[in-house]
Amino acid sequence: MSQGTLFATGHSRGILPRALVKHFKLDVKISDQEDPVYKKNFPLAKVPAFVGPKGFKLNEIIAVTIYLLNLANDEKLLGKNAQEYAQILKWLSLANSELLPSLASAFKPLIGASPYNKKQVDDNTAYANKVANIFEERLANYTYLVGERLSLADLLATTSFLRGYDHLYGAQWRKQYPNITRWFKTIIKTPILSEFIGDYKFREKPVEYTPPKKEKKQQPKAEKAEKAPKPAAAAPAEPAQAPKPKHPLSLLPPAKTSIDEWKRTYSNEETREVAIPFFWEKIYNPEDYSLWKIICLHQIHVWFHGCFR
Ligand SMILES: N[C@@H](CCC(=O)N[C@@H](CS)C(=O)NCC(=O)O)C(=O)O
Repeated sequence: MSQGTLFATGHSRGILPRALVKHFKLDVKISDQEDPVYKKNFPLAKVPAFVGPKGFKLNEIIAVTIYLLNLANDEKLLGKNAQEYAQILKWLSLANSELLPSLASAFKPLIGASPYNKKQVDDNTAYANKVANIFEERLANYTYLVGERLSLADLLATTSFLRGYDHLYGAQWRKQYPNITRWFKTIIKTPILSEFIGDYKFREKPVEYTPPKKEKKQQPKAEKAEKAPKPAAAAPAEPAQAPKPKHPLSLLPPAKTSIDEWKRTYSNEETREVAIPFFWEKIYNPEDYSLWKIICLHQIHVWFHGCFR
């Protein structure tokens, strides 16, 4: 009998649960947030989540990964005794509740996934580094976070640090945190994670904030034609070209926000957490765009386009 269904996508919290299912060859189906079973059971719409036989359901990454290890009958990754187990829980919580959220609040504005606010970026970068100091200190004297061998804490914390390396941790940061970096390189090569993040390319510099380009004001075409240099007096007179007919929408002023920016955010970022708030806060304004809801058979598509301004 199937052991259940895991709902985990490409988010950072999706990596480890999927890696555990794969590594331990669990009989667990992998699905995503579009699955009706997920929609029915998880009102917070967060991943990872898990549904097992007889109505068993679970969410929150720490609970889900511990449960997957139980399904795999693997006790090695959960420590040798109660103290080690408690230490593992401590590092899991520190990485998941302190490190990852502050990293996300620091890098998302830099990549345009949430509104930019310098103070927010600086404060969260500083806080993430403060949390990183605790890891750095431990890893200065030990290879792993708990005891002398790999545990769930190393695996999950590595996937949390991944977002830092993806966006913030350039060569300079890696020099300041040599022990975390040495440990990160070790853990991504372990059999459980290597297929998912083993071939990692480190970045040279942290990502820099680039303010969105202002769209060029559209000149009505007829106006451009007027400004074109006049032909030299001596040149033979050419028949005057009839101005191209104006497109009715070219009479409207350019939109203040860019639909392309929204499309990029929607494609690259977490939908509910980042893209949807970004749409309402930064993109949509009723003077420029109208929003259309088209109901087609059983699906609902929300469709909007500058054409309908
Ligand atoms: N407290 C939850 C947080 C889960 C969470 O925030 N997951 C993110 C992905 S890393 C998510 O599902 N965001 C909503 C979305 O992308 O739709 C946990 O620790 O598992």
